[in-house]
Amino acid sequence: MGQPEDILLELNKAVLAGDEAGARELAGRALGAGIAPLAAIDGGLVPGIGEAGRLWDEGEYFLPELVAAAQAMKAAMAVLQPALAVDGGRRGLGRVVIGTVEGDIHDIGKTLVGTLLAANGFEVFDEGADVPPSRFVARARHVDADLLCASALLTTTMSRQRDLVAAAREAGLRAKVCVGGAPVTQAWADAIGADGFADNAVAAVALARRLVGRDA
Ligand code: B12
Repeated sequence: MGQPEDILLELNKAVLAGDEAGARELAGRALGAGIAPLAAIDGGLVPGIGEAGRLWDEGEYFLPELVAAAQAMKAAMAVLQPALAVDGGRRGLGRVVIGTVEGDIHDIGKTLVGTLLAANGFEVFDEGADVPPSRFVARARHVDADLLCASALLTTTMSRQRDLVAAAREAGLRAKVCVGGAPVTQAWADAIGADGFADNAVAAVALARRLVGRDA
């Protein structure tokens, strides 16, 4: 095994199997084989965690298997993320406060978006997961943020994005509010008055650049 496509397939399988050590080792091997970190994430890790979610949905996986898959994905991400950031350099595009909304502990996608934003010249303040609107607002005010980015993975926590938009407006923040996460759509973003939506991390960077007036 050494072909890029084999490594991606093995990465996919390691995440699905919840094999943390294997996923970490394969992530290193992917970089060694010259696979771009984003290609390893999109081509190996994301399909693996997506399949784990599907199996959970169908009752074939239970929570422990899903947790193990998420841990394997995070272990591999920890190897890949520093390589993503290598291209960074510039830091002048704007300040971004990012977090997962209150009541929601999913942080893999949010972290990926934050990492790519940082790698592309934004200064990123990652508040973690389960972040109440008041904390987003306080942090944005403190750092004079250009953008507030809120992730939600549960249909039950999406409404906190609406609360965040309202809280940001009420506080008179100049920061624009972006929303994302698996159940979030452009229609939802429009309905809650958010300034932007993107359905993946690469698109999130393009969105952020547009919102700060720095289109490529
Ligand atoms: C991994 C996972 C977990 C892990 C999370 C680990 C972690 N630290 O994040 C664990 C096992 C802990 C977990 C727990 C739960 N989970 Co879960 N989980 C998932 C799973 C399989 C993958 C999520 C993921 O990481 N995807 C990979 C990342 C890269 O993708 P992403 O998050 O979508 O992010 C991308 C884009 O959306 C976008 N993006 C994301 N955020 C943002 C923000 C902005 C501003 C922008 C612009 C873009 C953007 O860019 C990202 C990168 O490309 C999903 C299924 C799925 N297919 O989504 C279920 C899923 C989200 N979980 C689900 C559920 C129900 C739960 C639990 C309630 C289960 C339970 N009974 O306890 C708990 C939640 C507890 C809580 N209060 O939060 C359901 C939600 C159903 C619903 N409609 O609400 C899903 C959809 C599974 C399913 N098919 O039913 N989960």
